[in-house]
Amino acid sequence: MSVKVVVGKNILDANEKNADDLRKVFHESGVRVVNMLGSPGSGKTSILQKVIPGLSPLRVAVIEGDIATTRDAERLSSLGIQVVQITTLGACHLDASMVSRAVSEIDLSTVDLLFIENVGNLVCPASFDLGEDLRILVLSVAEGSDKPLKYPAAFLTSQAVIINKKDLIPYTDFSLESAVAEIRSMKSSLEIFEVSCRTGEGIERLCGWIEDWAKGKVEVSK
Ligand SMILES: Nc1nc2c(ncn2[C@@H]2O[C@H](COP(=O)(O)OP(=O)(O)OP(=O)(O)O)[C@@H](O)[C@H]2O)c(=O)[nH]1
Ligand SMILES: [Mg+2]
Repeated sequence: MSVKVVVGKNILDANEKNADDLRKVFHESGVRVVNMLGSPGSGKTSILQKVIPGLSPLRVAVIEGDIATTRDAERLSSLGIQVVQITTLGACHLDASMVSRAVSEIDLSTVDLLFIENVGNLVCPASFDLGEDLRILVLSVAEGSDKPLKYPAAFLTSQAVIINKKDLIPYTDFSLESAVAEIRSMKSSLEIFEVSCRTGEGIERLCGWIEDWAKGKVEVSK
């Protein structure tokens, strides 16, 4: 039992060192980095498809993490931006060494803002720092409003939460009020955005906030 704990700690320590090295590279290149995580199908790629065109003054690139296929990378490359795919071949999260290899494929001097879409998973990605400046968690209403307290690490290590698929609320038992209250009770500084990629509701406010953050006009508390 103790051996397992030590091994796990070593993996996280090694990742932390790689993440710190990455963070230095990003800062020296003047690139702001967002790690997006959330359950499979919560809408991470859909949000990027909606938000990136609204960030037009900024030069955006994306690193796409998936267990298999290049489907999400193909969806995003139609936006005419640099997209690099990481195929984890089964691993349930990205780690900093994978991101490091992907970053070597990107000309950072041509990028202001880098999104990293993590593997769809509400558990493992929370433990792996990717050298990001901002972590955004996507929660879709179809997942249920009880999820924040059930998956605390994902929420507590993020600085913003996007509640997506608001258009589906009438067809679910999702309570926006209780989800927001639960998130606030866990970490009051979390910025919360309610959006629908289907109707476009909330996307403009989200774009404005990300742009302001990327330009250093908005501070987030870790
Ligand atoms: N009704 C509705 N459907 C949505 C919305 N956002 C995304 N979807 C749909 O939800 C499904 C999953 O969306 P994706 O963007 O692929 O989700 P994802 O989080 O990137 O999924 P993975 O990368 O597989 O983890 C797709 O069929 C989208 O069209 C929304 O706001 N409303
Ligand atoms: Mg996706």
